[in-house]
Amino acid sequence: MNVLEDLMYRGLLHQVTDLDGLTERLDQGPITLYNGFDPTADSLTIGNLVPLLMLRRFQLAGHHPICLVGGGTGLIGDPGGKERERALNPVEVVETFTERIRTQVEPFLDFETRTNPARLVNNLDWLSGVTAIELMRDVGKHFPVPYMLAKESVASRLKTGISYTEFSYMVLQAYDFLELHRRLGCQLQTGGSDQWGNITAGSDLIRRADGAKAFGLTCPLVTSADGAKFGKTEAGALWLSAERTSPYEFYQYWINTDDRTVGSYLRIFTFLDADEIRQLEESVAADPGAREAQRTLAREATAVVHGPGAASQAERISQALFQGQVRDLREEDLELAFDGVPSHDMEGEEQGLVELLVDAGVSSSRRQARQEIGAGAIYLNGERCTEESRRVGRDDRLHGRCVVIRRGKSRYYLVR
Ligand code: 545
Repeated sequence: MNVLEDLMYRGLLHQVTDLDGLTERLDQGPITLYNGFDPTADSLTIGNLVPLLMLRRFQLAGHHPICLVGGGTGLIGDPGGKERERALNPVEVVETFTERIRTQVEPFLDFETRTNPARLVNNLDWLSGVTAIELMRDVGKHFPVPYMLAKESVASRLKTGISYTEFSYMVLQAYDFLELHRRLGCQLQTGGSDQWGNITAGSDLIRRADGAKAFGLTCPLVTSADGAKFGKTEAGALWLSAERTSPYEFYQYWINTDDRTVGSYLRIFTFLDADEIRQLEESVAADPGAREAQRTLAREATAVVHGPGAASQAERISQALFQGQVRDLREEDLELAFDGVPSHDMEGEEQGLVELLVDAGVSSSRRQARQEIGAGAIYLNGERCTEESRRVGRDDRLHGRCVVIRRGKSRYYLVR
């Protein structure tokens, strides 16, 4: 399978400027391609992971990827997908975000390989040197206003309002493509489907200004089968940074994937091949309860973003919590497993269970605590506790640190 066939198989091709032309070009040998990321936050989310992995897929197929961080365009703001004008971020904030995004994307690509090393560029390096006269005289002449008005990102904002700043954004992104074409022979730009207008503005500019051919390719925005917004949890977006979304939370997100979507996510977010994915899809049909496909997806996706070590730690924790075997958790897994779980500092060295359940906020009253103990709904370190008179003390702490209380199936509380 060549890279385009692979992308097609994975459902990653949304639009291509000239599919036959690109296929022919790729048959001739490695191409240089780029994908841009604007520093609008200090971390990427899983939505941005799709095009980032796309760069890696091209690199693995022998092509030359360029990852562009928009230190310049991040100062302007892409109107695409936004219903109204964005507030401009202060210059220092954009600088900080640029550095963060830069270090975040680096591990996804190989900068060492001799044959086709990746490159990381910042468009501020050339955009900051262009004068207003040059931009309006040399670049602007290639942009008919009706052409700009017809772009979805602009057309959709004509009623709600758009400033000249955001209106001109496409000119900068198009200029980037021209610049990378001239400097590094870049012939292909990729992005999510929301980037189609900006990408074609670039390939059109390359044709008009230099009479040269360049291609554009977009991938679809990922959706989920159960109607939930893809990549969103109760806590908000799913970030790639471990500080914002822990590897365990990240893993948990994928483990909960619907049976109907798990096959497509395996294609989009892992590097498993068609045979492996087909086997996993068969396992969903044959034995859905085993959730083998979901577990593989969670492990692979977590490993891609956080590394194999973090992925197996997340897997271990998830396994222990699922089976209620919290005693099996290693000391280093404890904190992570119960990150965000309500925690309570015990008064004194020892306490009666009923009292402790109330103090720790597990039960709302002593009466309710007794009732729950009687019903067998209370677990101490994974073991059901039906003894009202039970006392909880030092010896109950796992690794000498904390007692894990569970109420019902999955409500956890921590007592330190
Ligand atoms: C800038 C200059 C270029 C080429 C591209 C750009 C960026 C582009 C854009 N892209 C989006 C983005 O989101 C913020 C990242 C979080 C910090 O705005 N104009 O930068 C997203 N992109 C990835 C995908 C996207 C897109 O980074 O293309 O479609 C999301 O999946 O929205 O010369």
